[in-house]
Amino acid sequence: MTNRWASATYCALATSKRAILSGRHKVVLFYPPYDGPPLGAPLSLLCLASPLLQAGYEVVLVDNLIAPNYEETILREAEGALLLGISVLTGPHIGAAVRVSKAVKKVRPNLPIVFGGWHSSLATQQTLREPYVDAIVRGQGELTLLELAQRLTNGQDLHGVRGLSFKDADGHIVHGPERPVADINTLPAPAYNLADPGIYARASGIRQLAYTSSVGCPYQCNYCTDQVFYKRRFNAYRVERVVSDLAELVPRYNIEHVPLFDSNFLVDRKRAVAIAKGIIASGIKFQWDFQTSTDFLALMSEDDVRLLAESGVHHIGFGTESASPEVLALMNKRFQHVDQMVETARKTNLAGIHVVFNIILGYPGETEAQRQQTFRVMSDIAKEFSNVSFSPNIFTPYPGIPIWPQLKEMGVREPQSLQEWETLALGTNVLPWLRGEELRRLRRSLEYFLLNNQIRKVTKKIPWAKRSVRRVLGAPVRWRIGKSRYSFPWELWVSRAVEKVVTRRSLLTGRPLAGRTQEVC
Ligand code: B12
Ligand code: SF4
Repeated sequence: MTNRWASATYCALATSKRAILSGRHKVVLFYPPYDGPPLGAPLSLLCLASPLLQAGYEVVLVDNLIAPNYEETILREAEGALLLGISVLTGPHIGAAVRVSKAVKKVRPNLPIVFGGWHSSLATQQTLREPYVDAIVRGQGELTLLELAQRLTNGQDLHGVRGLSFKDADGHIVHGPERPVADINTLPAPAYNLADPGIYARASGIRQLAYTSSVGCPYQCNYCTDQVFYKRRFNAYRVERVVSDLAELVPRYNIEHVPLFDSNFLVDRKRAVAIAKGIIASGIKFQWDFQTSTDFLALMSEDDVRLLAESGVHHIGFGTESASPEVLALMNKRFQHVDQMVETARKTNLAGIHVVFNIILGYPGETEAQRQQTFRVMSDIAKEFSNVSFSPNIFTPYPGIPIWPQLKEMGVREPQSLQEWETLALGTNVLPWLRGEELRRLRRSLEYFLLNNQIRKVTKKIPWAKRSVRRVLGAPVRWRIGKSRYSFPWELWVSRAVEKVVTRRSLLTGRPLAGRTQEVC
């Protein structure tokens, strides 16, 4: 089998002096299309671009959101580039990443193609087996990509680059040593100047700027890979840095909304409150939101939660996942309890913050009774606190999650190629314990659960509809949830005929998910 990376490496080695003389310093970075809400310019690429720009490289960002003809653009920009870097999450990203890589390899076989991001970091060996992938940057990418670019520019050997996996001259896969997670305070600020928020606003309808104030979460949930990437260390910018960044960036780009991409923002509650106070003191007005766990928010005082709201927090996403203590234990989420979910709903409701509770259905070991318990408890919470919405998902096993060994024992087949992971995240059912009638019942009970909450929300806003709609639709729906009876679902037919009332929401922003994403759970 021919090895293109090997030849590309040799090519880069052999021509490095010429490359420098002819100014071959361009790095092309591509963010493929995904299913989900637009969240401004891809922060991963802005972070990667910064050290490269500081070192004198030219960086070209190609983001599908604002460049629908991305393949054409990449083929054009590949001319004279040093490397093409592609960011890959499990799911739809993969399809476009593969298509573009193959097209580029056809016309520029010597251009190194480097994958990075969560999917390729967690399934490195399998991804690198593909002939069109030459190297993978594992984990945090800023320093590794810079070192790779510099070595290519200087025609140096790639052995020993920390965090890099690549194919050597003989086509063997080589994994460089691990690169310790860098303190994010030591990394340069993302290159926001590379992405015009105005252009993104035209594509998404809102002037947004994604920001990460911390990485890493101390917990070890069995279905989550944060621990693999960030080693359970909460690694955060100092308060002053967050406040001064936002106070500078928001007015500069006229930003309306800042989604924080932190894994678990409230790990350090004192810091979070100080950030909120700093934003208020700065006088800068914008909306911001974040994800966290209920155990942290439940511990905050009502006044501190109000401070968050006053500083612009209008939405918070929570990985509540289940209301069954047994299922939470299976997930290694013993740190979270139902009373904290209730307390979180209460305090955020008082403060006027909208919250989305994520729910995982069909987790290995979950019984139908435990699932119904989750629906009942969550419905009760939503009944009392109207600021609560839900984002339910059928459990999807992503690469590298700690529970994989047990899943294999339970008969789950791990995808055997990069392409096979493309459809997995779309909820394609792969769970042997959730097939046929069981899966149909789950989907139906989920629809009823969402419908019940939707009826409550809609009728709250329209007083005249309150009594009649609740009596005709609401009472039978609640009865079904209480009794777990889902045959002859006439209420669903009625609701579908009237309008799309069954709404799932984005955990990140709280906004309803797009139609296609709605179908997937
Ligand atoms: C924002 C986000 C999204 C956004 C991303 C879009 C956008 N405009 O940014 C959207 C909504 C698309 C999304 C979707 C999904 N997401 Co998401 N998401 C995140 C989140 C919260 C932040 C990611 C981020 O931007 N971080 C900040 C940047 C700076 O970090 P980064 O992206 O990791 O990039 C660094 C490295 O990964 C690396 N790197 C990244 N790309 C590249 C490329 C190259 C060439 C190189 C060299 C390096 C490199 O270097 C970067 C700088 O250090 C993370 C959780 C987290 N805390 O990171 C989850 C996370 C990445 N998502 C996750 C999941 C499960 C999903 C979904 C599968 C969920 C679903 N059920 O649909 C989908 C998959 C995509 C789809 N359905 O199309 C998982 C990981 C999944 C996986 N195996 O890929 C995470 C880790 C959450 C978790 N803890 O489980 N997500
Ligand atoms: S609390 Fe959230 S980020 Fe932390 S390990 Fe659990 S799922 Fe992952």
